[in-house]
Amino acid sequence: MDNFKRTLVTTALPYANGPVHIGHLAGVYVPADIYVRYLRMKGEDVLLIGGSDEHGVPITLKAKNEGVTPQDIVDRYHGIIKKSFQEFGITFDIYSRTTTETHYKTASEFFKTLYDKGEFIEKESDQYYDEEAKQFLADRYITGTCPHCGNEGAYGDQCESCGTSLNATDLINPVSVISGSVPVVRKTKHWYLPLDKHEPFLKKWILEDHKEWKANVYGQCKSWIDQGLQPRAVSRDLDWGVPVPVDGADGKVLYVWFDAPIGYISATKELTPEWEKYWKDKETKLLHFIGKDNIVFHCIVFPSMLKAEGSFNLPENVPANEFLNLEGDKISTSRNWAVWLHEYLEDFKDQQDVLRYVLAANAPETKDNDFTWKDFQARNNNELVAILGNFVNRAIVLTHKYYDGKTPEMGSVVEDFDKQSLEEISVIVNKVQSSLDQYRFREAIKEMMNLARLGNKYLADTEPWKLIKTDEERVKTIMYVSLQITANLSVLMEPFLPFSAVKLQNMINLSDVNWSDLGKTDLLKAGHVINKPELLFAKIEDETIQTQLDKLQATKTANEAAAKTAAPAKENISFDDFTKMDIRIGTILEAEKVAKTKKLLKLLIDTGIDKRTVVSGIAEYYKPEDIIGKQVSILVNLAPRNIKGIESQGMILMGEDANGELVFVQPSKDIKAGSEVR
Ligand code: B3M
Ligand code: ZN
Repeated sequence: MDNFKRTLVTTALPYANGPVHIGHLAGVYVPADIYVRYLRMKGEDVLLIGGSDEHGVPITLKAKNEGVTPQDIVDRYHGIIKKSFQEFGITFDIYSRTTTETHYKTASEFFKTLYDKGEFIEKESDQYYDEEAKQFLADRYITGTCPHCGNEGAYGDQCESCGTSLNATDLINPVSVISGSVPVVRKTKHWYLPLDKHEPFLKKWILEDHKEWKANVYGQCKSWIDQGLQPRAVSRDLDWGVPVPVDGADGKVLYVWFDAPIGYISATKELTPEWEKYWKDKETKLLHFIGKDNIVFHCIVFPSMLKAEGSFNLPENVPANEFLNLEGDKISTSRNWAVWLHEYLEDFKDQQDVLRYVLAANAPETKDNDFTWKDFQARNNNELVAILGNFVNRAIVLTHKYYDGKTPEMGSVVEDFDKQSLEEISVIVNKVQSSLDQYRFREAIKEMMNLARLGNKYLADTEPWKLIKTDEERVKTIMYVSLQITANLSVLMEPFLPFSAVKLQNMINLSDVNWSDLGKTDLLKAGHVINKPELLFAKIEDETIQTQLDKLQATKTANEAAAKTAAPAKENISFDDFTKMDIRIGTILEAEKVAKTKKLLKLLIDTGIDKRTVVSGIAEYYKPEDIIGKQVSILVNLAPRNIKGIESQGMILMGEDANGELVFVQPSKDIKAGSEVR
């Protein structure tokens, strides 16, 4: 074991620009809560820190779209998120937010400390500026054409069509999202954290000293470090965030990923005047629970910040999870492809533990995993109901039937099987404990369930309902053993299924139990009164699951319909602009496929003015032999372009629907080649 005296557990701060869903719960909050509940039951000193991440460009964009302030947005979602976590029994010692005064002060001072120590480099860079809106444009505030794939809706930081990450200045035809105007390039100053300077330290600290980290975490860190680290800007030109606390930094705020992890510190400060003990005392173990997309910030950037500051602990472990998908598709807030926690709570009243169970049993610990409603139903019906619920219920019902609800004493007939079953309790408890100590929550919950399996099988094998007529002494033993398993189970399940654990403890009249009681085979003494049984878990019917599947199907249909609606209208142009285009009716004389391409046809067109070659991307929609002699519209004064080594002189006009299907724009009856279109 290690030498730590206390543990500080942080959980990723979700962005307050939408509610939280099952992916959040599975990846971060359920594992963290299980772990923290376990430590608390062991009597350890532990804090669970959480909060909402309320800065960043997506929040400002959402506010702009809705015509409200960023503060309105974060107020709305912080409330929803906090309530969801509370209702799922995530036992935060504090759930704060990054817009508190304490946070502004803490983040600001942290920056100032590094600044004064000379830990930043100042650099001027080219940045787009919107002259109409009079502000610098964050990458997400610029759209344009992707230089790699030609997608016209690429963002300044990334093209979502081909996945390439971009610099805003790479975009062709950039446009400001704010005013629609063409941005200009201006110089702007920012502060950078020189990660390259911390590289030797990170190499040793992670790659040599923390080989025990999860393979997915260690691997990502290694690949970042191997690629060579670059200085990272820690400020932005934006009016939403913590202002950069130095002279000459008007209109600049701390980059959201600089202030957000400091939010863990601010929240701890808000919680307790002893916060420094949790952050700086070497006997405190710091753990970050996060999802895989946050690994670099928690393993490389934040530790570099902490190291540069000098007085803080570094994380001892970062048990990051991979992603949870939903019915085979990536969970997506913008596509509404998610099971939202607040909606689950409406549809499955008082069934928080079912979701906690399914998400922990199926947690994306080592690879991405899929949540399906069928699996949810199966795990509830075949595991929680048929094994755990069934065992506990039988043990309690039989105790009432045979012994008037009082724990019997061990009978005078005791078989080896009875003894072995009692001994097995400790074995299972040790396995759960060892899995939890290694952040293996799937394994831990499976082992916990094995205790219920043990009990269930024990009753099925010993069949006390048959023996009661012939061997009363053995039945006493069987019921005594069953009740001890039940009592242990009620304690062991507490970190995982806290609501049901309390219910079960009430049923068997057990209170003030903790981790050190586990393994005891006399938790319920002879004569101990057992209350009436209640249902712990209820069967989930096919209709209930179908309702959820229908809901998802409706989302899918809506998304497809939305994708098929017309593209938004373009800006008005003058009549003069229009008349600049010389569009004619032409006739296709020849057509052939362009070699080694899928989409292109080479056409010879009679334009009425001349005969010319045009390359057109229509091969997927028209066969060359079918279009000879057809009349089409052609833009004849488009500057010639070289396409695949062929000079294309003009452009055939096509109608294109939202799915990209192309059709010719043709006259409704034949008309002379060279006729003008206007
Ligand atoms: N808000 C990203 C996320 O929600 C970010 C985490 C901050 S943790 C300090 O995935
Ligand atoms: Zn692209």
